[in-house]
Amino acid sequence: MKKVYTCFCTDMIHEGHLNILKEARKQGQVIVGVLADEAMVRYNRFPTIPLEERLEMVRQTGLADQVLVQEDIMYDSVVEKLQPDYIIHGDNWRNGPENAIRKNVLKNLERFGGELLEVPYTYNREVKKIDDRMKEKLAMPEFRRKRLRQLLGMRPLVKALEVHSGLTGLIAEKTVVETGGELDQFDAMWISSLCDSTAKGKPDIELVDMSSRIRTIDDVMDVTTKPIILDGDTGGLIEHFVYNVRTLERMGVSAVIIEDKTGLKKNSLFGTEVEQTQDSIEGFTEKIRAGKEALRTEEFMIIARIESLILERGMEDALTRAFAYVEAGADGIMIHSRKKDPGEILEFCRLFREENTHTPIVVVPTSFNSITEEELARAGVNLVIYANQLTRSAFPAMQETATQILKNHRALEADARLMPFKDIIRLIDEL
Ligand code: SPV
Ligand code: MG
Repeated sequence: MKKVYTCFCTDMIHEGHLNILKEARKQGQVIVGVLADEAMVRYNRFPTIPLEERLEMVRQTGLADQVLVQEDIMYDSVVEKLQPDYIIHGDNWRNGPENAIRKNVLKNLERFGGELLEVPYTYNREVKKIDDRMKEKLAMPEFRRKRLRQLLGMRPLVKALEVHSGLTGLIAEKTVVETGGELDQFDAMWISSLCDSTAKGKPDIELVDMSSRIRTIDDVMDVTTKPIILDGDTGGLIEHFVYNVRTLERMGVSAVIIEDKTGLKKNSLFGTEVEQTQDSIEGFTEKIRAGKEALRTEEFMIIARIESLILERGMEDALTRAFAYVEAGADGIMIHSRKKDPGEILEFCRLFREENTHTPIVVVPTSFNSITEEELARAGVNLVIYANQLTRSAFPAMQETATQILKNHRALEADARLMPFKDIIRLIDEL
């Protein structure tokens, strides 16, 4: 009896999957791998049902002789173990980043013997409806909200990218890359106060009010499924913060990060060049406590951001505050620095981790951008936020285009640097 292997990473079985299984049965004994959660989130959607249910779903088709868990995206270990005669897959993986998986399969089949069978992908209204339904489920507040916590438990380092509109949200949602034979994508989105304000042509001084920030969140939520972390500035008055926390939680935002400053907030990247006042430990812990008390779920996170290093108050102050904020109920600590050298961030992580091994640490490596994700994870960091790079790349590009058009009195010269609109609208989903 020939052995046929296929791997599924889906939450729902549709006609296309059944078609693959039926084709597989024509060749012999069918073994189906179900991709583990940790692997699935690296390049695909977040699973909406647990692995055990996904395994059961495949068993229920009655078309698989054996169902097992495939731990990695790439097939090296599963092919070595099973040495199947055939691997069968839909032909839709020939394009895009999934082609890296196809290449890996071909390499392994060459090494261990065996053949690749590709069946035409089933495109029809019913399949699209099922696919859309999975995506819609992920976007629902009750599914989206808890996802940051789930990812923190699953990934060595969760990666968030700044977004400030539907379009930037789509970039964070859909960018998947292959590097060194591995696939990767962003896990979450950061709605930066700096970039949200900048997109509106306003300074980052809590001038853009919460209603407007919520409008941005809503635009992003409308077209994405990944979890959202809001830059909540200082959190404002405690009396207002409790209402805002409740609203964000209900909307399905996963976390708010508030910084321990008071009065007129200025952006941290200005450091001590501008006047900024740090809140007292008593004042800020009261805000954290009030926010936590207002919550209705265990899912939403209030993360406390420490400005001691930015304001040059020293490591001792940063650590004292970190422990006090955790004690007050903070679900994570963000430590910020505007030094180029990551030394003080690493020092903070080392000292914090000596006493606290579980509270998530968040960093924003805008200034200390030479540090790698691997180094951050090794230092005990759990969440890295790329806080403003999309805005900073778009701005000079747009400015240059405006200059070119003015200089040449036409758009021809600018055109070589522009993306055709048909490539941009590929990102946009049609119903
Ligand atoms: C933001 O992105 O708005 C932040 C991070 O608060 S920073 O600009 O580095 O202060
Ligand atoms: Mg900010």
